[in-house]
Amino acid sequence: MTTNRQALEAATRVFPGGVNSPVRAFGAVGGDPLFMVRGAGARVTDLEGKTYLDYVGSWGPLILGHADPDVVKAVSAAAERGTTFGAPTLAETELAEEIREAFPAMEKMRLVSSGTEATMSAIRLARGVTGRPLIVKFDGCYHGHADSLLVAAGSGVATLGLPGCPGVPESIAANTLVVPFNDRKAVEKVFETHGTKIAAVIVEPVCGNMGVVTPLKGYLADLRKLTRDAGALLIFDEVMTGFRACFGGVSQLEGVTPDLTCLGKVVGGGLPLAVYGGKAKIMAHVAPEGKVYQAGTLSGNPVAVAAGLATLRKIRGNPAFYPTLLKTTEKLCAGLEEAARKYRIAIHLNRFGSMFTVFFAKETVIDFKTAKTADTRMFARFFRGMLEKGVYLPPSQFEAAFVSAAHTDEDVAYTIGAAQQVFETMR
Ligand code: KE4
Repeated sequence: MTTNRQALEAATRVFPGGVNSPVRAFGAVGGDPLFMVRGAGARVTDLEGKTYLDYVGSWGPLILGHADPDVVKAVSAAAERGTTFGAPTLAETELAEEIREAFPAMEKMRLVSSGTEATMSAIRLARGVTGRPLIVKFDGCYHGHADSLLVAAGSGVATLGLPGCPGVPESIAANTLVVPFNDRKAVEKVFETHGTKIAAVIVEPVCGNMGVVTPLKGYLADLRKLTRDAGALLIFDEVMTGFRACFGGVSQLEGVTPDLTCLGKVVGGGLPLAVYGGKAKIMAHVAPEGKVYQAGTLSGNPVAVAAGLATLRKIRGNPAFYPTLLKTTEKLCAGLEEAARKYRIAIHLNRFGSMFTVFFAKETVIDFKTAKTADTRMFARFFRGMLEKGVYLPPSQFEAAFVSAAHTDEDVAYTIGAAQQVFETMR
């Protein structure tokens, strides 16, 4: 089996669409997904032997790049001691202490195996603590595929243009209220109408799943005040933004403290690990201390914990880590903007920390409505052109691209050069 096409044919015989997660299927950009065989630093190699500069980074976890030697060493050592016990280990406590350094508001937490589990558990906890049924989320935000959160979702749901999601009973969807991101009046109105029934607001404090969209000044503080006044919880879903811009998250940069935070991706160092946590008095409601049940066979898995610990310790131990990473990202973004200007291609490039999205939109993208004005055909042409030049971007206009510590100035220069050549063909 030497081609991606042959691999896809075999995969399609056993997996829906040949993939284990929809966004991998290249549905929005055409062509066959790449079947990867190796990652090293900022690069991935597919089974046809082609190597690409990787800005997908497994959709966010790989802030150190592929196969980071310290992470591989920690994972191998952990595996040799036994891959799972179904019993507590000291390393889980060490990881939680490391996370609390970055997110002090996470006084107590629970390790789980995916971002979906983290957000699903957080909203169950919010409903359990408040005794209220309603959840507020934002149009185009994606929090994983739990029933209550697959309403007006972003990421793959937006990419595939899926209206809603069959299988989510109306009775469940009805308990999720959806408002536009960055629209103060809309969220004020929903609290005026439903305030006493709202258990929580869950938000990507910087959105990544409609493409990158940052909050307007003061917006998050408004959400904090609204929820506090109404007795609802504020949940920051920082699965994607956590550790992407600093050794912490948007909560730290914006000075807004949520009641609960969800983390994933970077915190697991590329293995299946995610977290939800917050104020001790809220987490005290989680079983076995409290009555809100949540569990997991592989929660706090020692091998995943080792990957997460190695990653966070490597980042925290290097004072130059974020200044370098942010400088590399800004150099890349400025270069892409300059290349588009040179060939008069209308783009709006939104960025946060080491994540960014090139919107082929004529107007500034501040919410899902404006994100959807982007020309997805132009995006697909850009994606394919860059792929042909050996640059692997996320295969969707409604996703974020990720820079890692493994990306060098030469990689950035190459990427900008490739973009200039592709933009020239797109005039
Ligand atoms: P997972 O269940 O995929 O680990 O995490 C769900 C999730 C929760 N919250 C945020 C903010 C997220 O971005 C995600 C997952 N992100 C997508 C890509 N945007 C994962 C890629 C995929 O679905 O294959």
